[in-house]
Order: sequence, then C-alpha cells, then structure tokens
Amino acid sequence: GKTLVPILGDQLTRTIASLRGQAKADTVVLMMEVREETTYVKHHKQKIALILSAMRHFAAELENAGWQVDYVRLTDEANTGHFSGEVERAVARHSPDRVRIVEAGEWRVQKAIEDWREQLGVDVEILPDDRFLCSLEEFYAWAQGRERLIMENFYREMRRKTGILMDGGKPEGGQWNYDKDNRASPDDGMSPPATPRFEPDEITVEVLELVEARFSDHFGELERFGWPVTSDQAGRALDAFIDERLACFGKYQDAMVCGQDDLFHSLLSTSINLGILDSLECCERAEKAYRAGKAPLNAVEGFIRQIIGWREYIRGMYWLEMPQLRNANALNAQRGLPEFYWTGETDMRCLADCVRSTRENAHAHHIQRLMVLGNFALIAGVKPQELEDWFLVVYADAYEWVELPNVAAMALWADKGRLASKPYAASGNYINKMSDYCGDCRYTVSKKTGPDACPFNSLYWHFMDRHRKLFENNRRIARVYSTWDRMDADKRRAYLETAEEFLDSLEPADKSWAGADN
Ligand code: FAD
Ligand code: DLZ
Ligand code: SF4
Repeated sequence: GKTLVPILGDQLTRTIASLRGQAKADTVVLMMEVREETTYVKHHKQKIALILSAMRHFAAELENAGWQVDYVRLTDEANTGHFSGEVERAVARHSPDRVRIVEAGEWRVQKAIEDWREQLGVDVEILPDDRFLCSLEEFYAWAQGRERLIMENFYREMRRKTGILMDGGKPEGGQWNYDKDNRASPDDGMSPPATPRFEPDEITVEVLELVEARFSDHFGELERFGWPVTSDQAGRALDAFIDERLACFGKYQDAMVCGQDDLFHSLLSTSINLGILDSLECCERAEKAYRAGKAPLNAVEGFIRQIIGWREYIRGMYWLEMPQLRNANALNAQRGLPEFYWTGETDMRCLADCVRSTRENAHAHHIQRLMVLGNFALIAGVKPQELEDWFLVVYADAYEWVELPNVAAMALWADKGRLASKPYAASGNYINKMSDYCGDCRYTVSKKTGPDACPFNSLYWHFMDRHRKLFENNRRIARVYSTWDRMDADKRRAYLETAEEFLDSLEPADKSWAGADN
C-alpha cells in the first residue's frame, strides 16, 4: 500500500527515520508551507526565508533522487494554513494506507500530530527523532531518581556513549572539561576570518521576495541573508569553521566585540537545527582536527560539549519539563519587555549592539544572548513569557525545544534552578571584562549609583536584594549577601534608588511586535 510521509520544516535530513526503509514507488513525501507556522509568533524575516528556502531546496533534492514529493506552497489557493488541515487534504488526494512521520521538535506541533490518529482515519506511525544522539527514553532514564540534573554529568555519559574525545575509558587529556581556558577577554584589533555567506540563488531570491511581500511587518532585515540553505552549503560552512575558526573557538568563546558579530563561533546552529547538517559529524570533524594537531584540546572539547552536551541536554530538559515550562516564573517577574529589545534604541551600548546584530543577522552569539540580553531581563525582572516570545521570534535558529529551556531555565531561572544551580546575574563589571562595549558607552561602568552609572550595576543589587529570601541560603550566592550587608546603609539605599529610577524609565514594548496571543 501507499505511505504518506509528511516532512516538517526542521526535518530536512535525507536519512530521516520516516524515509528509511521506504520504497520510493510506494511513498508520497508531503511538505507544507503553512501560515500558522509562519505567524504563531511573528518570526524574524530571515528565519522564515531560511526555513522556506531550505524546504524548497530539500524538496528539489528529494525529487532529483527519485522521490515523489507533494509540496504545498504558502500561496496555494486551497492551503488551509496549518499542518493538520494539509495532511487531511493530502490523505484525500493520495488515499494512503498509512501516514508515517518523525515526532515533532516542538510540543505544540507534536500534540497536533497525536490527534491525527483520530482525525484522519488511517494508521499514523510516529517515529522517534533519532537525529538526536540521546533518545528521550534514555534521557528520562538518566533524569529519573536524580535530585539534580547537572549538565556536566549528562555530558560525561554522552562522551562515554559516543566515544568522542575519549582515550580508552578516560577523557582525552585527563580532564572532561577545559572551560577555565575558555574565558579570555577579546584582544585589541582581533580580526577573525569572515564566516562564509551563501549568495541567494533563484529559489532563495523568490522566497526573499515572498517574505518581503507577505511578512513586511515582521521584525528584522533581509539584506544580509547568507545562511546555508542546502546540506552542501552547510558542509562547506562546517569545513570553513573547522579550518579557520575552530582553533580560537575555545579561548574567545565568551568574548564580545562591538560590530564583530560572529567572532570565532561556528554559526552552524541554523543548519544543525534544520537537519541539513549532522551534529555528530560536526563533533567528529572537530575531533579529527584535534588529533591532526590543527586545533587545541580546549577549543575542540568546548565545541563538542556545546553539541553533545548542551544541545542534547537542553532537548531532553524541554520534553521533561513541558508543558509547565512555558508558564514557569519562579521569580514572579512581571515587567513588560522593554521596547528597545525591538528597536535597539537604548543608550546601553552592549544591548544596542546585540539588538542590532539580531536585527541584521537573525543571530547573536551565546554570551550576547545569555549575559547581555538574558542577564538584563533577569535582573530587570522581565516576564518570562515576553522574553521567550522575543527569543523565539528573533533568531534564525530558534525552535521552542531549544529556545525555551535556554531562556526560561538558563537565562531567567524561571524553573527555580532545575537547570542552572544559580542565576546568571551579573553587573557591568562582567560585560566590561568580556567585551569592548563599555569604553564608548554613555554610561560609566565603574560608576555604581546616580544617573551616569551603568544600569547593570544597580539592577544587579536590586535583583539580589529583592530575591534575598530565595537566594541567601544558596551556598553559591551567600557571599553576595555578606558583601551587601557590609555596605553602609546610604550606599545600599542609593543603589536601590538608582535602580528604581532606571526601571521607571523603561518603556514597555508594543505587543504587536511578537504577535503572540498571550
Ligand atoms: P557555537 O558557539 O559555534 O556553538 C556550537 C553549537 O553548539 C551550536 O551551533 C549549537 O548547536 C550548540 N549549542 C551551544 N550552546 C547551546 C545551548 N545552550 N543550547 C543548545 N545548543 C547549544 N540555540 C539555538 O539553536 N536556538 C535557540 O533558539 C537558542 N536560544 C538561546 C537563548 C538563550 C537565552 C541562550 C543563552 C542560548 C540560546 N541558544 C539557542 C544557544 C546558543 O546561544 C546558540 O546555539 C548559538 O549561539 C548558536 O550559534 P553558533 O552556531 O555559532 O554556536
Ligand atoms: C518555523 C517554521 C516556519 C516559519 N514555517 C514552516 C512551514 O511553513 N512549514 C513547516 O513545515 N515548518 C515551518 N516552520 C518550522 C516548524 O515550526 C517546525 O517544523 C516545527 O516547529 C517542528 O516542531
Ligand atoms: Fe553595557 Fe554598562 Fe558597559 Fe554600557 S557601561 S556597555 S550599559 S555594561
């Protein structure tokens, strides 16, 4: 009999489980551009363009390889606008005996797929997404009975399981983690090699025009679009990273330089998340570079940890904590997202630069996301759901499974420390140490209080003071409170007043930017 194989926009992998073992003659692949996915939040223009272009390229590749592909375009007259409606129409068109699909990356979509069984009246087979190295069953088994779900412990198990960077039963070099070597400040005049950009071809140009026409009110610019949209291009992006940037990746992993948007980062997350680049291959290539003496261990281990450690752990945590995670707000933060997250209009130079890069590139690197954009929202007390919607909108690599744990749990501590044992709160001093932002800022990073003081300084203490009950018994934070208590009362009052005045000056954003209905 015939099988209908729907392939979702982030399942663009030739070896995807739903195609494996299928005979081409008995299979119809269904790909769907649907309004709901493009607007459930008002994604950055580049993000929509990337996904639609990669989908169209992938469909063409499958067809060239002899698969029958039924491709629904956003502009098709009869398009119902959502996955379930499109699968239902395709079942009517093709009368398959069964539908076979790989589980969705996102909870929202997975729930819809689970309803297909009832809705379609044909067999629906839902397969695990084995592009992840750790299955959900394995992750749940690891998590069960553990009081603390520490990433580092998970990561060690993944190293053992994959054999990556192992020396027999021991970690290569004798240590599991070389993070202490990965915190260098940026050097003056540092000039990392440019990340490859891929000129839009005919397919991409058509998609860019569609996005400009249909989604002109969405955040972000399209001019710089240069993302890999095929597995071939993603492979070339990986080659360039391994050859040119990996060696310095570790050392400058946490550095930030105004106007230098990529530094030594890989920019591979969009490709890995879409499925056009294999995560294990990235790690194997990095390990090979290390074994060939082309990149130091701290760089290679750091890169591999982000992928087989953090990425896999984040995905496991998402499924473990959903659906509650979407409503988590352990710190009861209620402030609206400030308008400058969308406009970039703020005198805080660090934030203005991160928002600019986000708008121009649909990208910002990890430390910008965590220690500037995330940290500010944390210490200013921004409502998690508003920051989550922002992060889901603005990054080309954002899918809820990876965005939500990073924002809610890692950046905002909204899960009460299930993921991060202590909140990533920091004052201006940290940003100054890791970047060149502060020198030309209208605020003075060394000033603690008053109108010219770096806002991160007073907000930091305001945050610590207002959450004292929750944090003073945390061994990793207690020290902060002894410092606070040693300050004289006037100083403490000045900190709190400076913070209050600053917070009062923040304009909340117009809700129409995100377009979400919560
Ligand atoms: P590199 O620095 O080169 O790292 C290599 C790879 O490691 C990345 O491509 C990515 O696949 C993986 N990785 C690194 N850190 C993480 C992490 N914390 N979680 C999962 N994977 C990781 N990543 C996304 O893919 N989508 C998101 O929506 C997203 N939202 C984030 C929100 C916040 C608040 C924070 C702090 C982090 C977020 N990240 C997200 C993780 C990380 O910032 C990006 O993966 C990274 O910046 C992508 O750029 P890169 O490919 O150059 O990464
Ligand atoms: C993000 C996104 C967008 C913008 N558009 C589509 C689309 O038109 N068709 C599609 O299949 N997928 C799209 N996606 C990605 C989906 O949201 C993604 O496949 C799910 O989040 C997986 O759970
Ligand atoms: Fe950011 Fe403060 Fe530095 Fe200005 S002084 S760039 S606000 S950390």
